[in-house]
Amino acid sequence: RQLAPGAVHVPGWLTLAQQRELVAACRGWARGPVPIRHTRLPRGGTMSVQTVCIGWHWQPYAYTRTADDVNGARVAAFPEWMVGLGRRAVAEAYEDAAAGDGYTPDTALINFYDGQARLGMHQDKEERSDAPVVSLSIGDTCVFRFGNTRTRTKPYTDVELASGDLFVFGGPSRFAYHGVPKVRPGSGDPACGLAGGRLNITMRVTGLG
Ligand code: MD3
Ligand code: FE
Repeated sequence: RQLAPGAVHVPGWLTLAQQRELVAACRGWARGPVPIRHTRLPRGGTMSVQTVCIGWHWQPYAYTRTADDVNGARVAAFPEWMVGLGRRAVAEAYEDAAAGDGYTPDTALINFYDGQARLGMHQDKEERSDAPVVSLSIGDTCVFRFGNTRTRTKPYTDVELASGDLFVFGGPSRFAYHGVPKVRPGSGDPACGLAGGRLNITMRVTGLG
């Protein structure tokens, strides 16, 4: 389960019913108030992954309350039920009830991958907090590449993330480089609520007021 200090993988953590509920919630957020989109990068590129945010809006490379790079709307609130889900995730991954109780995520990035989408190696450094990131995967399996804190290249470890898997990244793993080099089209069970593609929800603590 522990890939590196603070990086814990819990395969099959979500039931199919929980996966379907999360998919339904994400479908709602994907419609608005800020529609899901391929994020535009400051240097002119666009990401192959599609992203919608709740709580705070992430635009490269800052968090804002309103989606000034999309339609100017304020993003949906981060729901209390998702705070509870994040707390259970941290408590169960770390087998530490106090760590779960002390965790209060205030934002989530919801990424959708079609069969061609990829995410290059990067660090998540926009948060002003070193609290863990909670990742939930639904739909097609992907190859997740977990690297080191110094370079975007080797050494890294590739692990498959399947539907229902939980991954928590805290402690020394919080600022490691990571990415998604491949999605396996058709690998998911449609009973998760997604007919194709991969959904990833990452909860975070922004540390912003
Ligand atoms: C390790 N998402 O949204 S989830 C991202 O599957 C992101 O969509 C990927 O990387 C995805 O920024 C990977 C796993 C993950 C997320 C955040 C991390 C691993 C992390 C932050 C720090 C260290
Ligand atoms: Fe990331």
